[in-house]
Amino acid sequence: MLIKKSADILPSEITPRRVYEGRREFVRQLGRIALLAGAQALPFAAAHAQSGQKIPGLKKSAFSTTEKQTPYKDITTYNNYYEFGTDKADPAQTAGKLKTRPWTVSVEGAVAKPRTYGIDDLMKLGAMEERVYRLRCVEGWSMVIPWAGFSLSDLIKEVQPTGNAKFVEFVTLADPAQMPGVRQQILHWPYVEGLRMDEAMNPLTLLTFGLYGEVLPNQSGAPVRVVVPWKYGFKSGKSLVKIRFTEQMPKTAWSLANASEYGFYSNVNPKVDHPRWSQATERRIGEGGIFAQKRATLMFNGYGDQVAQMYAGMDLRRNF
Ligand SMILES: Nc1nc2c(c(=O)[nH]1)N[C@H]1C(S)=C(S)[C@@H](COP(=O)(O)O)O[C@H]1N2
Ligand SMILES: [Mo]
Repeated sequence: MLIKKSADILPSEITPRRVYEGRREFVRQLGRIALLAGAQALPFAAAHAQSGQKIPGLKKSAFSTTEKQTPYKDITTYNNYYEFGTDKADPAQTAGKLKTRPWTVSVEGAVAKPRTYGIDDLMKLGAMEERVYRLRCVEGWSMVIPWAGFSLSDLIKEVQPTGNAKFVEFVTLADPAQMPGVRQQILHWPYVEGLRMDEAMNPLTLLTFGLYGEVLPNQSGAPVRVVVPWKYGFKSGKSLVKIRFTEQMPKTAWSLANASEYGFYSNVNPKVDHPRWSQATERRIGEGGIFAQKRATLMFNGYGDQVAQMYAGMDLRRNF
C-alpha cells in the first residue's frame, strides 16, 4: 500500500510513548472524576477525553460474526491512518492531539435536504448497534472488530438523495496543524473514498462512532468513520468531515495515487491478486504474530450473501 516511505517525519513530532501513556492515564483519571461529578460539570473532559466514554444503549446486531474478536490493544495500536504517519504504531502515538469536539459533518451534493450535522446530533440519528465485522486490509492482514454505529442508509434517507445521486463521496479531515502526515506528500490530501449508491445504501455499510462499546479512539477514526466490511480496509475512511452525493464516480485518494493497483470497487476477492502480491490468504492480527498460520481470504470477505447480487453480471477482474 505504501508508495513512499516517510522516514522524514521529525522525531520531535512523535510523542514519546511514556508521555503518551502518561496523558492517557491522566485522561482516564479525568474520566473517572467526570463520572463522579457528572459529565457536564467538566467541560474539559467533554472536549478532550471522548475516547473511552461508553456508548449507551447498544443493541446486538444480526450482522455480527461470532468469531473471536481481536483484542482492543491490537485494534488500537496496529493502524493505518497515514495522516498520522505511515508506520502501524504511528497513529496511536500521534493522534492523541486530534480535537474531535466540536466537529461537524456536512452532507451535501445531490440531495433534497443538505445539512451540516454536529457530531452529537449525528450520533442520535440512527439506532446504535454493536456490529462485529471482519476487516481485511489490502496488505494481507485482518481483524475482527466490534464496532458501534448504525447503517449509513439511516442518514441517507434523512437527506433524501435526488435522481442525480449515483455515488457517495467521503471526505476526511486533512489538517496539517493536527496531523503530521498531512504535512508530507504521502497521498493526495484530503483522503477521499467513495461508494456506488447501492453500496452506500446496503445495510452492512456502517456509520461508525465506537468500538468495544466505547467512543472511537482517535487512531481508529474518531469521531466518525465509515466501515464497509466486504471491501478492503482502505475504503473505510476515518474522521469524516463531508459526505457528498455525486453523479460522477468520485476520484479516491488511492486510485489517484496508483490507479493500476487500487480500483474504485476494491471488493475483497481472493481470486484477483494485487499486482504485487497474492490476495488468497490473510494473517489475523493478534494470532501468534507473523508465524501464525494464514487463513484463506473469503470472497467479499465472507459477506457474499448480503452483497454479491449488487455485482451480478460485472467482471470483477476488470472492476477491481
Ligand atoms: N482518513 C484515512 N482513513 C483510512 C486510512 C487512512 O490512511 N486515512 N487507512 C485505511 C486503511 S488502509 C485501513 S486498512 C483502515 C484501517 O482501519 P483501522 O486502523 O481502524 O484498523 O482504515 C482506512 N481508513
Ligand atoms: Mo488497508
